[in-house]
Amino acid sequence: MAKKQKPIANEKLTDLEQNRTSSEGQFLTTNQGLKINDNNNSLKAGERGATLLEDFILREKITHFDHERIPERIVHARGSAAHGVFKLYEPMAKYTKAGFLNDNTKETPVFVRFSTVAGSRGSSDLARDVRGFSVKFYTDEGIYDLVGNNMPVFFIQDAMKFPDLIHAVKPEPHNEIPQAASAHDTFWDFISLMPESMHMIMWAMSDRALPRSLRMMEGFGVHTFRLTNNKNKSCFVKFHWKPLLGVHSVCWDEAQKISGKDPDFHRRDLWEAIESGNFPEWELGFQIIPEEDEHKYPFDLLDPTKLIPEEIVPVMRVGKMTLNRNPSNFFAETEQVAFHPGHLVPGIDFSNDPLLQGRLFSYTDTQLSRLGSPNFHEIPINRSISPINNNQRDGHMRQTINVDKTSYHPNSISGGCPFQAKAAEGGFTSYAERIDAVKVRNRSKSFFDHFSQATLFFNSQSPAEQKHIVDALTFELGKVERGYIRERVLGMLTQIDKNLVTQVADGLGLPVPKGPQTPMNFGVPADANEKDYEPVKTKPVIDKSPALSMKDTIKNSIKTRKIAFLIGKGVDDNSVAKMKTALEKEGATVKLIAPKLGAVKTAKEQQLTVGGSFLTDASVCYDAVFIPAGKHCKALAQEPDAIHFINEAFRHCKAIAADGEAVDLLQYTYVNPNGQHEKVIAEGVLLNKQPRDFINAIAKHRFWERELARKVPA
Ligand code: HDE
Repeated sequence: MAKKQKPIANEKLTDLEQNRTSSEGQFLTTNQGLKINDNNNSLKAGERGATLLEDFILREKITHFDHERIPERIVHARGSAAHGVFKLYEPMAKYTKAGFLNDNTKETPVFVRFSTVAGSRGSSDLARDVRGFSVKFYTDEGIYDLVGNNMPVFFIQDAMKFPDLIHAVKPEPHNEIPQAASAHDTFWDFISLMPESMHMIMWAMSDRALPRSLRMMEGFGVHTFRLTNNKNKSCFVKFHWKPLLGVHSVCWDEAQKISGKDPDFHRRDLWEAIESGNFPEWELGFQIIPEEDEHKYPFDLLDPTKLIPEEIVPVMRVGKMTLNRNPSNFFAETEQVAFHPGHLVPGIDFSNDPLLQGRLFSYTDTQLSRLGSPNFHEIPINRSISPINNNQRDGHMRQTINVDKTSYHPNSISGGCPFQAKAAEGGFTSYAERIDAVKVRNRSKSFFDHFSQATLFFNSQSPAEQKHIVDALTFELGKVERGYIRERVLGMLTQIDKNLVTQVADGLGLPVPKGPQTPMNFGVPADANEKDYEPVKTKPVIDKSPALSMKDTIKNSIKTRKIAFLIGKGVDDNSVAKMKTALEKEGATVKLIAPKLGAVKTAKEQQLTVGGSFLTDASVCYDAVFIPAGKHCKALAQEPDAIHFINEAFRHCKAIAADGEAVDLLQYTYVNPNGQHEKVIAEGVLLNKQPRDFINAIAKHRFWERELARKVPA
C-alpha cells in the first residue's frame, strides 16, 4: 500500500536506524550468526529417539522464547503509540528558556503513548477509564517527558495514597475479577472513604472516560508546573493538549459492545489514521499563572484535584503536534518506551504538588524492574538525541562502549571531561524557590475543598452528559455487592448535586441519604482530631465552565469518520455513488456492508466489492449509517442483522440517512416504529436529503437529545 507518510529526516530516526534490522534476502541464523540448516527438527538420538541436550540451536531458540516477556506496567499497561513532530508557533522566551519552546523554525521529534490505566496489556481499549497521554520530546537539550492524562485532575492529592488507589481499582485480589473495570467493591469502598476523589469521579463517570478515538481526546499535564525564563523569572503553568478534531466520546452501551466486536478499536483507529495519511494533531496549550497570583484562587494550585477554569485563565495555544509515523515494532518502541515526569529540560521545572513529587521517585524505580537495568535509557526509543556524557558505567546490558580512561569527576587524566555546564551553556539549574518550613507529615488546609469543583464539573455538563454520569454511577454502584458501600458513595454525592444523588439513589432503589456518613476518613493522621479534617466548601470562581462540556467542542468536520453503507443485490448505483463521493471528499471513509462478503450486483448490473458483512461488522464501529435507495431494501427488511444494525445506530444517537426505498425499510426498525416517516421522525435521521445535510449531521457527532426522548432496545 502506498503510504503518505512523511519521511522524518531527523536525528532520532537515524539513531533508531542503527538498531533496525530486516531479514529480507538473508539466511536464517542463530544469535551468534551461525547459518541454520534445519529450522524444523530438533537433534535426536535416532529418528524416533530422545532429543539431545547437545542441541544448542534448539536450546537457544527456546530459551529466548521463554524470556520474551517483560513485566507489564503496573498501571497504564495497555497502550498504543506513534511517532511525530512538535512545531512551535511563536518563541515563548517571555516565559521559558526551553530551547524547543523558543525556536519556531524547528520540528522537535516526539513519541506519544496513549493508554488505559487499570487493565492488563491485553484488555479492551474501551474500558471506562482515564487515558494516559504521554509525550516524549527528543529536544536538543535532552529528553523532556510530559506524562499526562486525558482528564485534568486526579483521584488523590498525595503520592502516599497511590498504591492504595491502584490496589483498589485493580481486579479484586482473591479472584482477579473484574478486568479493566472500576465497577466493583474494592474501588468504590476506597472512593467512598476519599472525599478528595469526588471531582475526578465526576470526570471518570462522564463520557470523557469513553473516547471515540485517541485522536479525539484532550491531554493535560494535571499538576501545576513551573516555567522559568533566562532572567530566572518563574511562572506557574498548566499544560493542555487540544485535539484539532474536537473531543468526542462513545456511549456506555456502545463501549461495552465495541469491547467484544473490536477490543483493539482505539489502537486500530490510531494506526489506520496514520497509515492513511490522516495525521492526528493537537495544539499544545499553556495556562500561565504569574507567581504573584499563586494564592489568588479559592483552591490551591498545588492540589491535583483542582483545575483552573479556562474561562478564568485562557489556554494559550503555543504549538502543534502531529503524529505521522506508526512504530515499526510494538515491543521495541511502544512497550519499551520509558516516560518520567522528571525528564526535564532547562526552562521547565516542578511545583510542590505532593502527587507530582511522589511521581518523581516512582518512574525510574518502575523502569528498573520493568526494563530490568539502569541502562534503559540506551534502548533506542528512550535515547536522547543530544549527546550523553557522564561517569555512569556498566550494569546489565550496557550498550555504550565508553573509551575514556576515567569515570569520575573531578579528574585530571581526562582533562576534567566531561565538564559541568554553566546555566548560560545550557546547564540545568533548579528554580531557587524560597523554602522556610517545619518538617511535617500532613496536608495543607488549602486542599480541603473536595466538592466545589465536582459540582462545577457536573453543572457544566449538558443534560445528556449529566444523564450519562447518573447512568454510569448507577451502573458502577449497581455492580457493588456491599450495600453499605453504595450508601456511603450516595452520602458523598449529596455534597455534589441534589439532582445527581436523587437520580442515582432512585436507580439503586435506595433512599437519598441526608448527607455524608461521618467520619469521613480522608487521611486523618492517627493522633489528629477528626474535626480538624472536615472538608470545606468554598465559592467556586465560576458557576459553569462551558469548556468542560463536550457539547461545546469542535463540530465542523467529518474528517476520518467511518460511515457504513448498507447495500445488497439491486442497490441503486447513483444513490451509492453520489453519497460516497460527497463523504469521501470531506475526508470520511465509507465501508460497504452487505449480508455476505464478496461482491453485490447493482441495479445497473455493476459489481460492488463488499467491505464487510453483518457477521464481521457492527454499527458500533461506525460513526453513521447510510442506506442507499434500491431493491436491496426489501431483502434487508427480512435480515434481522440489518435491522439490528440500524436500531443500534439509532440508539447510539448517530446520524442515519435513507434514500428512496430505504425510507420504507425504516418502518421495520425502531427509527420509526409507527411508520410515519413523512414527518421528521427524529433529530439526525435524514430521509431523502442531500449529502450535504448528512455531512452536517455526521459532523455533529451525536444527537444525544434523541436518547433522552426515546428508548431503543438494541
Ligand atoms: Fe503515573 N505511573 N503515577 N500518573 N502514569 C506510571 O510508570 C505513578 C499519575 C501516567 O505510557 C508508571 O512507566 C505514581 C498521574 C501515565 O508508559 C508508574 C503516581 C498522572 C503513565 C507510575 C502516579 C499519571 C503512567 C507505570 C502518584 C497524570 C503511562 C509504568 C504519585 C498526570 C506512561 C511507568 C507510559 C505510568 C506511578 C500518578 C500519568 C508506576 C506513583 C497524576 C500517562 O511509575
